[in-house]
Amino acid sequence: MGPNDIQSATGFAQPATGPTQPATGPTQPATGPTQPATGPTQPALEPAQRSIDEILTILDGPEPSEGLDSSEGLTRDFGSTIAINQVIPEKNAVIINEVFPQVSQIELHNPSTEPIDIGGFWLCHTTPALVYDLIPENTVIAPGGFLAIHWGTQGRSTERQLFTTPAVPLPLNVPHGEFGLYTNFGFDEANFAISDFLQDYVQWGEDEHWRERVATEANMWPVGAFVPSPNPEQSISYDGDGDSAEDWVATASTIGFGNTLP
Ligand SMILES: [Ca+2]
Ligand SMILES: [Ca+2]
Repeated sequence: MGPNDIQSATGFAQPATGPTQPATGPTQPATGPTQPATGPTQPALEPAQRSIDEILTILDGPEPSEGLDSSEGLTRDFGSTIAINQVIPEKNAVIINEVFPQVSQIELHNPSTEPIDIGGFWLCHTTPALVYDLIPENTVIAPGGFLAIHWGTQGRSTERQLFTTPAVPLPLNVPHGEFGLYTNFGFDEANFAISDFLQDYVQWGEDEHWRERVATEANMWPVGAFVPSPNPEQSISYDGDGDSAEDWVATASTIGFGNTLP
């Protein structure tokens, strides 16, 4: 596996994806007039290599041993590499209820009888670049309510509509893609690879999107399962029960409202 493969598989080294950017190297010599004359032995290449090694450690490191509980697994596999919050945030009842890939819209739903604040939660997909955004503080979904996410679209957010502008403003993938909802883990890009932080997940059109492994480790998605790709006029809607591809069906869009299932 070469560095280019790593980039395409994870997006971590994409120049625009965020906090890891300063370590990405090859473009470093061009960043300022104070740089000394550069050459092939430029020390700046060294941190870039370390960064990729770290990513490899995270992605391809040893699997958790059988019989370990999740927190032990985290400590063993990730503790020395990632400065994660030691407290794993509690999950709540909010789910991904519908995805309309063609127009890059996602619907979240609170099926519980209490209002739920998902401020600080994360939305994420891969293109394969890592694309994510933070749900703003005090984003509350009413009991039985819905929140329509307009992914990468500008607009005025309301109680039931959230316009997001990910740092990498790439829309949902068609005809195949994936989408994940993560708990409020603070921030570290590597946390998107940790199943304890995943709250809900769906993939469509094709299997083996990068986050599938995270979702199967979280027991939220069967290995290799995917919802058939909807036609461009349709969304995929969750039937309200279960964690398999068969729990989703292609429907007319009801983004922001209860799903209408055939
Ligand atoms: Ca079902
Ligand atoms: Ca709906």
